[in-house]
Amino acid sequence: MSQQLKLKQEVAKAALASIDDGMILGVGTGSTVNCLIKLLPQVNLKGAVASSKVTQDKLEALGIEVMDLNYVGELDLYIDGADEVNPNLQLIKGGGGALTREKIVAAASKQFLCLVDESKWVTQLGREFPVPIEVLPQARSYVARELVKLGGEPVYREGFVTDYGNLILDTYNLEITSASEMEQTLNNIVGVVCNGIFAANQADKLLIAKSTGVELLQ
Ligand code: ABF
Repeated sequence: MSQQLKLKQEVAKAALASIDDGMILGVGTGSTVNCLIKLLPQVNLKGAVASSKVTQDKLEALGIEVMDLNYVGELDLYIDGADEVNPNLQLIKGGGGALTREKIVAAASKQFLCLVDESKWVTQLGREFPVPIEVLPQARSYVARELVKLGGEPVYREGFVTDYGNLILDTYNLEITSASEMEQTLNNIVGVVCNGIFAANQADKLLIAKSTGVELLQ
């Protein structure tokens, strides 16, 4: 087993303590959350709201009822991974392409618990990992030009369509000195559906797995 997978399993196990019996749990997308999903039969959930079709399929395969967010009201807890996290617990998400559904479920939850391994910790977002930006298909080229004006280097995620039928531009080289400001700037580009900077919907709590153990930050 790789060291990174071991860390993902350790942080997933630590997250179980945050889940109460009878909860309707918001469940994210990605390899770390997949480690958590495998453990969910150990808790007595009332149901779950999935952040992607992939997660929905995994939950249903375990016999966990997947509910429509429109009919469950505010969730107590959303658990998800991230591609990068900074000391303010602001995130880059969307490497798996589910950023819009993830941001919706995070926004509809009282608390967002993020699970990462130590490789995701950065001092400034966006220097290594590109910002995934979901765009309407007919606006792809226009949005790409606007991103270049911001200093970005957009790369079309070939062959990928989101759960909403949109496209993704993975955008490198954005100078994210203020995650909140950049998130809003990107949101204001006509044709952008959502972007992978989670500043308005940053994590409330972070479990980070290190070689020395799992730490809780908040
Ligand atoms: C998900 O977590 C996505 O937003 C992101 O791409 C993914 C990365 O985490 P992992 O390393 O667990 O796959 O929520």
